[in-house]
Amino acid sequence: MKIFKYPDKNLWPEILKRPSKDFSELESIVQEVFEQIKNEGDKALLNFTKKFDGVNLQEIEVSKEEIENAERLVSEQLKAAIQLAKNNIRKFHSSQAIKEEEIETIEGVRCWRKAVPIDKVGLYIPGGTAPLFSTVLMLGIPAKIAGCKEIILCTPPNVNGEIHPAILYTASLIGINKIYKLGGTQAIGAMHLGTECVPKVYKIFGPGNQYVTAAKQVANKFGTAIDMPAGPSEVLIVADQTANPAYVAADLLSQAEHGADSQVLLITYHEKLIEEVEKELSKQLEVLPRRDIANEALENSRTILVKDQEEALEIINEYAPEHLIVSNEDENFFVEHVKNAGSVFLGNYTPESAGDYASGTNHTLPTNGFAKAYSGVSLDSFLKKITFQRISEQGISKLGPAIEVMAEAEELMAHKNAVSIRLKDLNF
Ligand code: HSO
Ligand code: ZN
Repeated sequence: MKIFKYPDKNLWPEILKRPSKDFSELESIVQEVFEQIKNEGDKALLNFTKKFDGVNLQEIEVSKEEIENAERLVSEQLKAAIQLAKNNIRKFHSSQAIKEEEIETIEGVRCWRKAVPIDKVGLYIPGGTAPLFSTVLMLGIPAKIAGCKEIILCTPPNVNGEIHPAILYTASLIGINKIYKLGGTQAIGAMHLGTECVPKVYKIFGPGNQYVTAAKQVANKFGTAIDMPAGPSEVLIVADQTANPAYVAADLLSQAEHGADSQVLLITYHEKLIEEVEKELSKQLEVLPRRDIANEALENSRTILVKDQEEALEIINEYAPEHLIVSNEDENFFVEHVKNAGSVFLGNYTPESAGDYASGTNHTLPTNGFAKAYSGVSLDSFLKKITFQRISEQGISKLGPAIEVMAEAEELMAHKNAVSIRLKDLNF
């Protein structure tokens, strides 16, 4: 990790830069894939899967037998862990269903809002080196609680045309049975456009590599909603003398092992901690199976020594980390003042891994500084809110004159008339 000691504020933007990528050159590749899917449907999907995943599929949809088989391949120990995570995630996300009050804005004018599930949603689960079945829980559970009617899932097959059993098991456990062996651009294209076998959805969720991200952006441009713009994973740890250097290093590495483009940051005002964490990092790295990935990520990563917690807070709010870990004596200072972060982990016994898997919060969070304006995935991400209003005769007689004046001022006389015609009937 690069170390910066008391850097001048005007250097912050440079120090806090993310290893950013430009997706614009991928856009034309994505457009071409989408075009072929539009023209040839499933045939194009099979061709792309052969080309990009190196497998000749007979069927795109996962069969019942494959799902049943998966159940046998997952250990009882893992099943119990998934069940515990599922319960916690369900509990936390169910609590987000809040019924809003009906409001009488003025006498006779009643307004209310109703949450309605998005009918058709598509979940993307990356395959590759880490089969993220935990993401199935994070997306599938809120989709189910919301009441989405059609929930489909796409995930890439391996070279034998199979899907990781833990992904199939988890999907089936939460009641998702429409699973397609599709990865990357063709998966997003299929859910965005619809084919003979894959239904078109209204909103696409889930993380992925640069092709998935570019494809989601193109799908979004042409009318399919997406959860959020995605980027590489990040964690920022703010720590003082009360932090345990071994825990800090472990948390930094847990995020660094996601990908070579992940970024981890340590902010402290306790200079001694820097050396202690560095030592722990090299010690723990040695035994990590993904040490090459983590090592590369550490090259993009920074340790910043600041004067005090106020300065640390300023950096946090400027960087807007996806995950913020607070190992600081005065925890409340950050709880009260943090403005920009996806998810916050407090105290020495709250590793980010808890939120990644099992505590109950969602791990699909805004990266790349988007925490300044976006929230992570929650129950709300699977709902739309429709507003309703009912106005009585008395209500329109009170509200009408103001509407007439405003409509006239905007020179929209038909708007004015829609009120006047009623007021006349009511003798106003
Ligand atoms: N930390 C990731 C989520 C994840 N971690 C899934 C392990 N599995 C989100 O940034
Ligand atoms: Zn993680």
